[in-house]
Amino acid sequence: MSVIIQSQPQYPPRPHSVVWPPAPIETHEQKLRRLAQQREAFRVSQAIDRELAQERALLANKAPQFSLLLLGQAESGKSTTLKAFKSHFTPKAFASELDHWTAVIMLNLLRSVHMILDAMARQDALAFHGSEVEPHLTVTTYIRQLREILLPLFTVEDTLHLRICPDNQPASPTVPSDPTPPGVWTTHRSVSPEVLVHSAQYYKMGPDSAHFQPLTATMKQVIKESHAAIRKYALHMKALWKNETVQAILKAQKISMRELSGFFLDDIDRIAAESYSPSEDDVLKARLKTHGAMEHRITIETGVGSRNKDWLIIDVGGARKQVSTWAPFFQHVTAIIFLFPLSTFDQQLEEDSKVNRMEDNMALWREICSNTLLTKVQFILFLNKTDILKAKIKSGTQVNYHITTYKGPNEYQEVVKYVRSNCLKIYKDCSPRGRRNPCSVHLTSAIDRKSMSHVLAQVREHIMNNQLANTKIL
Ligand SMILES: Nc1nc2c(ncn2[C@@H]2O[C@H](COP(=O)(O)OP(=O)(O)OP(=O)(O)O)[C@@H](O)[C@H]2O)c(=O)[nH]1
Ligand SMILES: [Mg+2]
Repeated sequence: MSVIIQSQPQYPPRPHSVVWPPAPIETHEQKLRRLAQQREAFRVSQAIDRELAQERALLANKAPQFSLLLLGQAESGKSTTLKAFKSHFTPKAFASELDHWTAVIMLNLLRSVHMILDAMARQDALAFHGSEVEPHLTVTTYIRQLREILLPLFTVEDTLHLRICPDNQPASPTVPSDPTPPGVWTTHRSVSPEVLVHSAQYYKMGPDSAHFQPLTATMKQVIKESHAAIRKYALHMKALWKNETVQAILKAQKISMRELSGFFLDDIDRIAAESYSPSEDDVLKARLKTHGAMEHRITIETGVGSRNKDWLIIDVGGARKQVSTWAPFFQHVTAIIFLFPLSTFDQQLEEDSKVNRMEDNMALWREICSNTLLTKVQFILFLNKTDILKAKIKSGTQVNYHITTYKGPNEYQEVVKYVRSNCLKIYKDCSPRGRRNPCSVHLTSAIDRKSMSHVLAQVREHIMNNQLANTKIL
């Protein structure tokens, strides 16, 4: 079983100094009162100290032997690695968590439909504003009809969005800069923002949480109604996705839906089926952005003796402005897994469109490598999203067009070699003095359970052996 604990334990405020200076002129009664107050404050302070010591001892007894911090850019695959970890080491707990992801998967699907409709609206606006649009890239009447039919799904999307993360507002209406011209349709608002999950918020719904709450009746009802809507519109969603003109327009706008997070458009039939409940693979693919830090206590279920079963895994949000929330964990972790997504070479940061995402990854890696708080921590590097890198290279995307320092051939193995050697060079050059642990590197596709099982078993062995070796040296 795994349990989530609060990031920062909250203790009652402590009295400050227990010694008050005497008032300048003090009567005998005042002096007695002051001394009595001092004794009482001292007693309270000691009681709190004892309580804290007991709590610390209790936590130390229960403290997991190993703690693992997952780091990396937004969408690098940290939460997916956590899920893969659970799927491999705590399969029973993970299996009972699957149904809680139904709403997220449905929301991911509806968001993709919304994105396609937005792309069609942009294309239509191009034509209206006088740009020359080739006939095979012109939005057809059939696509417009599909859009009219699918409109009610926006409401379903909003409802799911607000239910999964009540702090998130639904996408605000887009106010067109000029009145929408007759005959040109818009989706009336921009595509919905990503769904955020705040620390211990969504997971409170999961059975692995200390605050486990089964799905509420309201949530069950929302899921039921959303599923009914998805069933009702499944054929139309499929028709939109499979439409040749839609595909051509998406390609012209350089939108590759299959490479986006939370892609379920190829699974509409399966998701719309009456008996649908998410598979483990669906859950690994589901996208829910993390905000803040979440600590997961995991008790490994199978395949090992009674020792070394308790692990603490910390998953953090990877958006740039969240990087400052990582530091409090640095001093207490056994190892970090840094997720480096190989697929980002042709992407820009969401927060700053001038910055290439792969270069930002390198900068982040450099920062982490040179952090002196992490001198004794074991470093594990996952070069992740290998499947997307392969697909991009296969489709002809030129790596050296985006990463100008790369001079090798446009081949998967060569690109991996380049990134790997750069990362290891940074590790070597930037490590603080006194770092002895080498950095181990794994090529991963975090959504591929089979290959991840193999990698995670190796990682676990590696961490335990290293920890043992470090203890002996000490
Ligand atoms: N194809 C593919 N998709 C992946 C891989 N790793 C993760 N994903 C998907 O990428 C999306 C983002 O992954 P997350 O694990 O949510 O990323 P994160 O690092 O936790 O992101 P933040 O919470 O925003 O910091 C999810 O939809 C995953 O299913 C991979 O190796 N290959
Ligand atoms: Mg995450």
